Parts: sequence; C-alpha cells; structure tokens
Amino acid sequence: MTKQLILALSKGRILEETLPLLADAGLRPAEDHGASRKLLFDTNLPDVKLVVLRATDVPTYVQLGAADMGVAGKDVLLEHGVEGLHEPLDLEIAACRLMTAGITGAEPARARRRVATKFVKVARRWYAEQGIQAEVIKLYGAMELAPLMNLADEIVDIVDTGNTLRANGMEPRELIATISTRLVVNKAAMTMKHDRIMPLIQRLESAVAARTPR
Ligand code: PRT
Ligand code: MG
Repeated sequence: MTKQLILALSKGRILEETLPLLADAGLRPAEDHGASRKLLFDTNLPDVKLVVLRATDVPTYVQLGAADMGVAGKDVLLEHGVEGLHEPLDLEIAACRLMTAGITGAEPARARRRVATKFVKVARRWYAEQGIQAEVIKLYGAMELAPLMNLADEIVDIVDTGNTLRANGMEPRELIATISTRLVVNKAAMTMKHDRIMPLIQRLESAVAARTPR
C-alpha cells in the first residue's frame, strides 16, 4: 500500500483560514493555490498532497478513502453524517453558529412550520427533537430570502455576526449547534497509515494550541 497521504481541503472561506494553520504546522503547497487552476497540489512534505474540493464533497472523499484526511465545517459533517470518519481535532477556525431565524417579531403562523434550509437532515432532526411539526424545504442558497418571499416561516442557516439576518429584517432564534472547522480522518487510513497521520495531527494540534492560549 502506498504511504502517500492525501489531505482534502474545503474551498471558500475555510480554505483561507486553513492554509495559514497548515503553514504553522509545517505544511505548505508547493505552488501558490491562487495562481493556478489546479486542484491537486504537491507540498513541501514528501508524499503529502493537497486536494481542494467543494466543502460539501470533503466528507465523501474521506469516507470513501479517495482522500485520507479532510478539513470540513462541523455543519457540513452534521448534515453529511460521519460514518467511517474519525474527527480527531477541532481546528477552531471559521467559527459560527447554526441557528433558526425568522422575520423579526413574527410569530410562527402555521401549525406545521415551513422551514427553508440547505441543512435538511439537521433541520428535520432538530425540529422533531423539539416536538415541532415542520415541513423542511431544501434550498441551495440565499436562505434569508425565503421568509421575505413567503416561501417559509423560518430558516435554518449559519449565523456569525447576525448582520446578514438584520439586513433582511430577520432575527436569530434558537441555537442548533456551535460550529467550527474539524479535521477528519478515514478510519481505515487511521489504522493503515497511523505512523504518517499521527505526526501530522500532532503538529496541527500544536499549531491550534499556539493560536488559542487557554
Ligand atoms: O457558497 P456556499 O453555499 O458553499 O457557502 P458560503 O459561500 O456562504 O461559504 P463558504 O463555502 O466559503 O464556507 C462555508 C463554511 O464556512 C461553512 O460550512 C461554515 O462551516 C463556515 N462559516 C463560518 C460560514 C460562516 N462562518 C458564515 N458566516 N459559512 C457561511 N457563512 C454565511 C452564512 O451562510 C450567511 O449567509 O455568512 C452569512 C452570515 O454571516 P453574518 O456575519 O452576516 O451573520
Ligand atoms: Mg461560497
């Protein structure tokens, strides 16, 4: 079996925070990721490669072993499920909250609440746990529009400062989960490539600890 290690990164805002953390842990892309259209990169470490993926695809690549390790938002992991994955480290970047939100001051009108979200599984589970009847509607973006357009009574979305909600006449309501970016490892790779993976986890752990003195 090859001892090559492939680490899958989530593009977008998580990538911007991941690269400095990897650098602190001694891992750098061999070339500038912004300067090329390549998605698979060699690094300064022999046999360690980086692949940059759509965030929602990272758990799939790691679960199926196409990548050995991955960097993904807890929101994405909650929605995707974590079968076949270890989650050894909280990277403590891209922190935010997964919340319900609705039009400021508005009472939920229907007995069966309409909820628009891209986090369909998480939303179904959460409303069921609360004993609230909900019809969950899948959207792919701009969740804030749904209540304004009368598509939904509430949304489930990521909130950081709350500015996006406020700008659209909405308010955060219930906290579903606090979110940050996690390191995930394929369970089989964790066993088979233990001696390559553990030092990388340990260096990342030190890099995280050095940033957030406790
Ligand atoms: O394009 P896509 O639909 O994939 O998402 P995106 O462009 O909003 O974000 P992306 O892909 O760059 O990164 C998404 C990941 O970053 C999420 O899975 C989270 O783990 C993490 N993260 C951290 C966030 C935020 N903070 C965040 N604020 N993801 C999204 N947001 C968005 C949120 O959806 C809302 O539109 O920012 C807005 C809310 O921010 P505030 O500050 O106005 O409350
Ligand atoms: Mg995006």
